[in-house]
Amino acid sequence: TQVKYLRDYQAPLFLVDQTQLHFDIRDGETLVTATLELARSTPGTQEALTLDGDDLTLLSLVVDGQPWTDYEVGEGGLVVNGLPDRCQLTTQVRIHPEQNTALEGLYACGPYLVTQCEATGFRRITYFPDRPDVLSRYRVTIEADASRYPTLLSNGNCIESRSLDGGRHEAVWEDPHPKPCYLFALVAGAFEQLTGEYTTTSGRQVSLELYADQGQGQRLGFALESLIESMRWDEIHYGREYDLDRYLIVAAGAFNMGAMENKGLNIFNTSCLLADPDTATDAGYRVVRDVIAHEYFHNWTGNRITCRDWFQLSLKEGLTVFREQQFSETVNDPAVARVEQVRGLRAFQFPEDAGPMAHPVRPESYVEMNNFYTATVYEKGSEVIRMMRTLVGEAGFRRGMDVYFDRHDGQAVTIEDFVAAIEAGSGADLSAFRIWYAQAGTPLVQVRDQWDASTGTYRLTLNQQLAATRGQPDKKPAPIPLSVALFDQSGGRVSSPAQSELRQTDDGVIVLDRPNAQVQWTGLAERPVLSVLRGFSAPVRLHFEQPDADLALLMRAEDDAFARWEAGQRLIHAAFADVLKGDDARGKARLSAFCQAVAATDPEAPIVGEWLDIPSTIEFTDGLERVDVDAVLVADNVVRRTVAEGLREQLEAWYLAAETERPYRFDAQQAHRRRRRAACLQLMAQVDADKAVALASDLLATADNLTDRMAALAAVNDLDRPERAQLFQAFADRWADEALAMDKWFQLQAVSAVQGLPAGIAELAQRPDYDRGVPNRVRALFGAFGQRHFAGLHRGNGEGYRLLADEVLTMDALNPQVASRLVRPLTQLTRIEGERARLMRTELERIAAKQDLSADVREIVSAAL
Ligand code: HT7
Ligand code: ZN
Repeated sequence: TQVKYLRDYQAPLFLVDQTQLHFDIRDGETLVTATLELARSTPGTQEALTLDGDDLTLLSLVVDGQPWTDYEVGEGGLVVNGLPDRCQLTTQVRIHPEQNTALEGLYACGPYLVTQCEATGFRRITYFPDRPDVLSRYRVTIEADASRYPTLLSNGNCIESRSLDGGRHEAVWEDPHPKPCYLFALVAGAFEQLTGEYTTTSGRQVSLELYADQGQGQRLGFALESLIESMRWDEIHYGREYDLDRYLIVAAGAFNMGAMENKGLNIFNTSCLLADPDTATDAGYRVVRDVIAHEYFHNWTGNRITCRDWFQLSLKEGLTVFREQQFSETVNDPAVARVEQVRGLRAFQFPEDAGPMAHPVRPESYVEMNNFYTATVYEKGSEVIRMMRTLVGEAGFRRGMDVYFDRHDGQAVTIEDFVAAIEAGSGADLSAFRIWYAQAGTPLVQVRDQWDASTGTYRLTLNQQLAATRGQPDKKPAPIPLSVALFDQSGGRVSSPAQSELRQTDDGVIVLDRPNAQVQWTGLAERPVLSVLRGFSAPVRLHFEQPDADLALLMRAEDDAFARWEAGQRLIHAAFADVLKGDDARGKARLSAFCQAVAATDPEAPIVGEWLDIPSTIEFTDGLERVDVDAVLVADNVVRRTVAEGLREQLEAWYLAAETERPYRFDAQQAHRRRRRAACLQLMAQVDADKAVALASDLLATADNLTDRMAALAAVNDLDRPERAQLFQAFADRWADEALAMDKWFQLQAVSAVQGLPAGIAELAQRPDYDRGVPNRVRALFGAFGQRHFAGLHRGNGEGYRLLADEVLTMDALNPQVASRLVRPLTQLTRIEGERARLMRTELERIAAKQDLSADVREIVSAAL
């Protein structure tokens, strides 16, 4: 296995001005002819041309019309010697999309052919310099059977299509924008289509075309609306317009990730594109809207301006997630949006940053690039940009973005170029800030406070620390923006200014840029209540011992909705920690403060649904240095039951009052109500199982949407009663033919205390509808089991680890990208106490011992061992 290092970057020796591709799609094989217009970047030099290639059979090689013999085909590529400074090189290769189970390159997805080229899938299609800094103009001809593949799509504009002999036809596509090969796409198949229109501010008429399986066309409407909303949003907020006459999106049932931003031809996982009330939950609708926006925003942040090399992935991904989050904050309730972002970060990125695969937002090395499409590169990358915006101010940030677009349009650039553009536009100095891109790990911010009644002085002592990570033993302090506010004892804002040696921005943000510092307020009439890390102003862990009453006051009085929610979380987490160390009484007192504050809130407020959704076991374990699984499970249970007891009186009333109007609509008000209903039912199952079962049965029978049906199943999911099996069976009988609805069903079963144990999971994997060719199904069962079923995975006898490892091994031979994501829960072994850690290691060693294990899985497993 070969490790690639950022420090080894070298500019390409050859550029490709033009690329012509000809696809001859046949039964069982495809012939790809590629003609590259090559130019040496330094004329007069002699180096050989190296083209990447993987799993290709070379049929011919021609240079300027003459057969060329001075070349070698080796592991991973084609080396061509003796080429002139400029020439036209043509290769023909044979590939077998129907046998491609890795779903990278050109592959069969049911009856269609589709491509996935990012990061390095293009080399499975043809010989090419498969790196993002080689930009080329593409002209693509696709030839195929006309009845089997009536629709032939690629990037850009269709400039010609015609019938050929023998029932075949062809289409010619030309993309006027130079692009890296990872943005190339091709689709061939028979689809149902939904079209729309969009006119840009400057008057370009854009045809919007969405394609899905036959019979699925009516599920494309929400995606089309979302696309139009996103296009308008980018014009209003960033002044960015679309730049082609057509925008195509195709739904693929077998897809390794969520979606792909190929220029002018996005390809989406069906789960991120199709939405109707029976197959998408409210959360699913939100995913569709967010992913549509994300892929659309890539047109400027990713496509027009792309990455110089894959170490710069966060240049496009962190920035595009940030833009997607801003969009989501304008179209959803902003408070709920921010709470969800932070929950996601804590559930996935924080553990990653604390585990063996911890890496900086800009990694310094990798073996398999696919392993670095991570929560760190995406979500922490977005947080880093958010902090930059906080530091330079909103207007400065926007000017910086304008500089970025002006300076770098049409280029492949680095994160350094991005930061320099923000500096140029805002006038700020971000030299110290850059460390956020280079250091792995989650900083810990400790706050201690002191009240001096005699002088009316409130003083904070702040401290930051960052633990060593692999390859980074010594860490430096980073500038951490801390948004703070003081409240008086009746909940009003205290307006006196903070005094500190630290820099402060205009909007009450203190920048902690050193290991230790002090902040104080003077002349106060009474002890204030501090709120810190408002809006989650930095991706850090916070340690601050605060009285229960203060947190309860913030739950009531904070006007920053995130901080308000967070005050409740801090009570619950502190209670969990108390119970974990045996102090149940203290924990219960905190939970009682929490319940009282929740009960005193208007149940129609969206935050109530968020509070009632008690942290998962995995969220509870975040930040624990050592995890004693059995103790964690006991404490988790105590917290859940205590909250349910404490709110017993409210639960049923709130459940009944949250009934939504019919028919189902995906809108904020209905969605909040359904969320509250689901949470109430879930808690009710803890303390009054009979009532919960009765309500759930009724809900399942009468609901007109998947969100409520899932709420019903989730409520009975952990109850070992015959009704549980009956309700799950009833759902499966009705929705057996709906893959997306059944994925949700598999997901719930995977986390069930009854069915989601190793024997039950193995039974589900035997079902005829468990299909390893469809990553959604594998993720629904084993992804959910590994990532979200803490008690199931960590069975004391190790059978959960064994089951997961078996599936990793099976999937590795078929689809290494999926396998290398499934294996990750096993790598958290260093935090797990006792015999379990040894059992986890045994499974990792068994995986590592597999002959021809993929580089994808090997990289992850080796980091853990
Ligand atoms: N840029 C894309 C990342 C990606 C991907 C997508 C689908 C299948 C395989 C993939 N490998 C990398 C998705 C995005 O961030 O928008
Ligand atoms: Zn992206």
